[in-house]
This record gives sequence, structure tokens and C-alpha cells, in this order.
Amino acid sequence: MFKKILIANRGEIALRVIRTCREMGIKTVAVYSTADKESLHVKFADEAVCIGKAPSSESYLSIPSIISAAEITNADAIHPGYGFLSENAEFSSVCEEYGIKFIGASADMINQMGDKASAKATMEKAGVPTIPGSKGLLKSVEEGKKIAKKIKYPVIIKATAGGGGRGMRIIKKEDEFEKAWNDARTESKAAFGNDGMYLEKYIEEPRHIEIQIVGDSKGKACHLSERDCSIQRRHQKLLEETPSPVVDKKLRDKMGKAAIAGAEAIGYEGAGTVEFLVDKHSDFYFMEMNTRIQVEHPITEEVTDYDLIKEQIKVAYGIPVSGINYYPNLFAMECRINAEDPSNDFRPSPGKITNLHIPGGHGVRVDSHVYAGYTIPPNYDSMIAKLIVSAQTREEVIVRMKRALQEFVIEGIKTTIPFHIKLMDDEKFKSGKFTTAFLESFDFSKI
Ligand code: MV4
Repeated sequence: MFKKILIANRGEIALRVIRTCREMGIKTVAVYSTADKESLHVKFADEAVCIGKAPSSESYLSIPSIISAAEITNADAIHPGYGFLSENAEFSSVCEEYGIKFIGASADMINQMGDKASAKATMEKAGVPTIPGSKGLLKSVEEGKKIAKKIKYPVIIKATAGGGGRGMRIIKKEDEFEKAWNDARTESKAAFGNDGMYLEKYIEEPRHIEIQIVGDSKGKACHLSERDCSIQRRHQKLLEETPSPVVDKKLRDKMGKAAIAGAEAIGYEGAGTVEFLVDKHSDFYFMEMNTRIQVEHPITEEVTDYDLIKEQIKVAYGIPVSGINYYPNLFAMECRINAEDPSNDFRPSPGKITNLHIPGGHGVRVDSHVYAGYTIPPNYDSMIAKLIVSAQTREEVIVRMKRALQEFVIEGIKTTIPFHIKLMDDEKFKSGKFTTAFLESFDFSKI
């Protein structure tokens, strides 16, 4: 097994990886910016190396600094976590060049799935259902209008280099086409340096449901069921749950099979997520594939009793997957606790945590790097904790989640806890009958 893993990340995910390494008897190296000197991942790792200044570009995104830290500490693998360099093809290939195992996707895989139009074509070839639209990139406005007329409005145009909602435009009728096309291309060029666009039929009020998969170096993949991520605000997930209220055993089998077919078609190695849109007829369509461990992975761990970080490390080392698909035995939800003010447009609220009480009890897991007296730096993502709750039924999860949220004390800063408490009381949320549009009509004013 690997002897020493460097974690090229910070915050809760750095701690999460350190915990599994400890249990596996693997030594850990933390890297940190000057803003994170007092962070828990620095204290809990076996070794720690300062890699630069507070801005990510000078620390957590600096490939030479991270490779140097791995070299001087003699780490044999790097875990990138999520965000930062986790889906950076150059970083993956530089690690390989230096003989350091990158615990993530190969550069080729990252590139293949990073280009959304070609990822879609690859999945379609593997038999995964995709949304009707253009074959690859659109060549002109005229071609776009022709296809839209055939598949009927509304349609959506998406940046092939985009993802997570950037560079998209919904088009309701033909006379909106040209402006949407020009705007989306300008935006994509500026954001990604690439203005390639593809077109799809617009699926109204879908659910966002993703399948967790793990593939090994022998080309075999298995799935660990779905996560429902429909509770989002401006493409930021706020709560995830599993199993999905709209996925039954039959649909789970079908989506799981499709995700495995997609992963095996590309020889996917490591943990990955295949994202689908599910429409009101329970038809599902491939949307994107994420080639990293995701923020919301713990809910899958809680319902399948399977350590996904351990599995990532094992397959990276060359140990094959079991070949078994894992089905949920429990229900679980994750609330993202962010240092943001939910009654003021989710404005970031960094600063010092003056008092802290972390909830506990049966079925409650908190993944967090914060402690009383910790100062949240303004430089990074505002997520400060993940509250993960599991129970026998969805109803019990909601009751337990509300109890745990009420027990959670974070003083000195504003957090999303009051929003989540209100969500647990929402009848529509409780019914399980909501779509990705749910939070658009949510009343955030009296939180
Ligand atoms: C769509 C769609 C409807 N129809 N594609 C948003 C993020 C990016 N990954 C793709 N997204 C969407 N693509 C078609 N053909 C609706 C969305 C979408 C969405 C998807 C998942 C979760 C939240 C969303 C919020 C708005 C739009």
C-alpha cells in the first residue's frame, strides 16, 4: 500500500482524507497557505508544508509548489480532494511524470469528460440515454435554429467547456435565438477561452440525480446508487439526499447500469459521478460526468457503509473493485453549512467563530475543520461544515436533521443553519415532490 499521501487541499475534505489514511496506516502530508496556518488539517496531518500565500493561485493551485512539497516529504501519492486541482489534467499528468500517483482521474479522462459535447457523444455511443439535440458542436445560428425547430422549443445552448451552469442560455422561441447565441458565446469565450456550443431540448423542472461509481484499473466498474441534488440555488447545492424520493429499485437499476456502461466504455479508474436529469416521466438523461470525489459523498457512505476515500486509495494502488453494486440500507441527507447570510442573498460571512457546539447523537455525522476560536479566512469557499444525518426512513431523517440543526451552535458569524431549519419544516420539501426549480420560489426573507 502507499506509505505516504500528500493532500493537495484544505478544509473539511483534507481532514476527511487524513482520517481514512490514519485508519489505513498511511502517513499524511498537509499543504497549507499562509492563511491556513491555524487550520485543523495542518494540525492533524503527520507533516505539513507551507506552499504559499493566501490566494489559491499562489498556493492550492500552484502545481510547482505542491509537487515540490511531495518531493521533499517523499510522498508516493497525492489526493486532490474536490475543487482546486482535482480536475486539472495538467496536474494529473505532472504527477504521473514525477512518479507520484494521482488519486483521481488520468489527464486523458479529465480531458475527455471536461469537454461536455464530446463527453455526451461518448456516453451516447456507450448506450447511455442523452437529451435530443445537436450532434456535437453547433456550426452556426442557422443550424441551431433548424435543429430547434425540429425538436421544438424550449431549447438550451450550453458551452462545451462549461459545466455547473456557466455559459448556458435557455431559448423559448426562435426570435430569441441569435441574441442568446451571441451572449452565451461571448460569456464562454471570456470564462473558458472556448466558445464551442451545443444544443439540447430544454427539460423543464427536472430533478438532478447522480450515480456514484467506482472503476478499477482492470476496466471494471460498480455503482453505489444515487444522490438527489435537486435542492440548489444558482447552481450551488445546499442539501443532498439518498435514496431519491423519485427513484425506485427499477429506476436505480437502470440508472446504475447506464452509469456503469458509461464508465466501463471509457475505462474509468477511480471514484466518479455520472450526473443525470430525470424528467416528470422518470426518463433520465446523461448530463455530465465528474471525475473527482464530491462534496456530498458522505451520504452514500452512510447508507451503504462503504468508505469512498478508502476505495479511491485502493483502486489507485491497483486493487480491483468487488464488482458488487451497493444499494441503500438507510436514508441520509447532508446540509451544507456555509459561512453565509441566507437572509441577505447568501452573502459570505467570514470571521472568527467565537463559540461552537457540534451536534451529536445517533445517526449524526459532522465533517468539518472548524473549532471554537477559528477564524474563517475570506479567501476560499464558504462551506465550513457538512451535517450528515441518517435514519431508517426519510421522515425520521428530517426530524433528526432538524434536531441536529437546532443543537448546532456557531457564534460570531452568519451561517446557513437557519435556512436549513426552515427547509426541514417546508411541506413541499417534506413531501419529496420538488424539482431543481424549488428554491427559486422559496421565501428567504424571514429566515
Ligand atoms: C439542462 C436543464 C434542462 N434541460 N439541460 C444546469 C447545470 C448544468 N450541469 C446543466 N444544467 C441544466 N441543464 C437541459 N437539456 C436544466 C439544467 C439546470 C439544472 C440542472 C441541475 C440542477 C439544477 C439546475 C438548475 C437550473 C438548470
